[in-house]
Amino acid sequence: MFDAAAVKRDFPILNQGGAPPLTFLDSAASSQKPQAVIDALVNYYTTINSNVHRGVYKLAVAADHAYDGTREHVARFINATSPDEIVFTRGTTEAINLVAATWGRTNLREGDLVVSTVMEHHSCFVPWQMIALEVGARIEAVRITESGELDQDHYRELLSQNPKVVAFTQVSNVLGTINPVKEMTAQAHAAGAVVCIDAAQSVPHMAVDVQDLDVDFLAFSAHKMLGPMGIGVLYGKRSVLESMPPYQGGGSMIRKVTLEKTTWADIPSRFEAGTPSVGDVVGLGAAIDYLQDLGYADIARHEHELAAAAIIRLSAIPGVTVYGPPADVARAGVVSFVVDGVHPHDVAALLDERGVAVRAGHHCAQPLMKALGVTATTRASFYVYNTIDDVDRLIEGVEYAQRVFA
Ligand code: C6P
Repeated sequence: MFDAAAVKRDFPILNQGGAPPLTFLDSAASSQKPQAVIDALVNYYTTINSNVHRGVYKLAVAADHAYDGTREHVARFINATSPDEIVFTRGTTEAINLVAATWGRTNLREGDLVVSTVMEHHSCFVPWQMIALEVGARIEAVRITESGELDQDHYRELLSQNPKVVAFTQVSNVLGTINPVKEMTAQAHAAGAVVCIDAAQSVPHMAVDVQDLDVDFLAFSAHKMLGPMGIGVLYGKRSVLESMPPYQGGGSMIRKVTLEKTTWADIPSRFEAGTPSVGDVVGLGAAIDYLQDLGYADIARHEHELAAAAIIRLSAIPGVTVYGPPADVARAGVVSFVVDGVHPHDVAALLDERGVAVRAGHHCAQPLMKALGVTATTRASFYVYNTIDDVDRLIEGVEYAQRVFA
């Protein structure tokens, strides 16, 4: 049995007391941090802080070990073939911008096709749109079905036009849809495309194996998986990363600099210009340990139980529309809904009066909002520290919002 109440005790921010107590249902935006991650950060700064890959003194060597050791840990975590395939970035957004700016600018030409989807977070669409506009490439978005899944017929139709790259999310941050990455990647490769996956909403909640998925790139952020803000990961297949020019120029990414010319360091240093956020990398390592101790199978089962309860109970309230796949299919713990006659921001504000923290708005997915025919939704997202009581508080809060606007 997954004991979410015990898990919650590990998160100081959720145990501050106060009235009403905090019901945190916005982990898809950013998760809370367990004491183990906070301790890892404090320990780093109190015992080994120094710059990496520069010093020969003991502190610097300890920081090197912590930084490069976490790179190995991340590689094992997502089953990369080598730590060299792990690039530390500021987050998912920077990772995808890196791919679009380097791989994209090198490989995309006028008239080429980029395939994305209408359910993307702007982070997995705008960087590709920017580079497409710059080089004169086309960008097409796979449509979604009534139940919030990707329209696979439309996907196959777009693949038949031989795109150069296919970029899409593993899990929708609005609908909770889990896309069939492995199958879609195999089809994209058969069509000759490189595949870039936005895993910001999947890695925190499910086991991800990059070799099994066979993706070329995969990006995620530490702050959505119990780790610190400002740090994330770009996985890239060795051969693809090696073919790419640097993203930014500066310290650490060079082999040799003369006044005439600069040559590049090997991967992954080539993509890590400047002083990295070493303490945050250490914190990411602690977050991975914490999630692995809980176990992904149990995490996924627990989140699905909460999301299913929320979907069923919200759908039963007259005037409430829930978006995304139904409760009984494999889906993530993200539940978006609209309450007739109450703006999503008002729903969120009234929930907040009762201590329930949710997100409202377009969720950085404006093309998806357009496809759904709404301008905004209210979104509750569940994670390891949420309990069924939190679902009760959400439902009571939505009913309260309806009474206020009756
Ligand atoms: N979504 C949400 O409330 P960053 O900001 O780089 O850590 O992650 C961006 C990002 C990329 N892809 C997906 C699928 C995401 O959900 C997010 C972040 C948050 O939904 C904040 S906008």
